[in-house]
Amino acid sequence: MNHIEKYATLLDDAALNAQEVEQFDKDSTLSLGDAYAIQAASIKLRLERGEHRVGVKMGFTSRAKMIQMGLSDVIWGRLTNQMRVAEGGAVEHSRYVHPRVEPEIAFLLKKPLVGNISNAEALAAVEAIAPALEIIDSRYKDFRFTLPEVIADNASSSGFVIGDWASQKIDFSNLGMVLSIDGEVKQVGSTAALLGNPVRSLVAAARLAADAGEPLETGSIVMAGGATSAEWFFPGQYVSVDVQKLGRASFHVSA
Ligand code: OOG
Ligand code: MG
Repeated sequence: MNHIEKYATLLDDAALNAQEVEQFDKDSTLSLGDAYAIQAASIKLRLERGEHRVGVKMGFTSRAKMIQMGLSDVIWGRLTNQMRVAEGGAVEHSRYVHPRVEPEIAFLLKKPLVGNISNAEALAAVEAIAPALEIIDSRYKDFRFTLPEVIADNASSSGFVIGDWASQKIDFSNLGMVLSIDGEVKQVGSTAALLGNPVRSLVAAARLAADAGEPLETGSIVMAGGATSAEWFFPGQYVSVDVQKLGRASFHVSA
């Protein structure tokens, strides 16, 4: 087994068993290419178990997230059907190591988006937009990692909830977002926090996915990234995001 497969298996096992692992590249010696190769190999293990790809997630697209995690490069990860939680559904806390939640918006594509595209081309490919929550769960001890490590760990992806799809005709460039836990406001932000306009997150997703040889297809979901810092959540809680004009995405937390 080479080191790509070794780390892919380590991280996949950690996710499957909700078991944290030690950081293995504290000095950032892995190239970003190798880090993405580990991510791809770990996703392959999921696909071999019958999961299928449904889209991509973007990470570190807001300053709040960059500051919270101390990293400033935009990253991406792969989403599978198994990670999706039904709107208003239950999230089992014990299935994760130390999960956090972020307020996001999601895009649904009606056309493929490949390579270097303009904002206008990206917009023209959007079928619908929705309020969304991302559940991130770093597999690393203490939720601490270097850039290659978080990339290898599929950008901490572990779950996502998408509210009702809304018309792509709504101007989503600057919509207020409120993340609440048990009705208490925890984070307030705007979609404008995402690279100045979330459409740029979609443009970046199209480029990065195509560079990896896995261009965004019709029907793909793209999670644009957390607009604020992430929040911890715990069993018994109700987590929601309200996005101006788009509505709500939410989940309940069970043990
Ligand atoms: C990495 C994932 C970042 C986002 O929306 O910025 C991310 C992490 O913070 O664990 O999902
Ligand atoms: Mg996120």
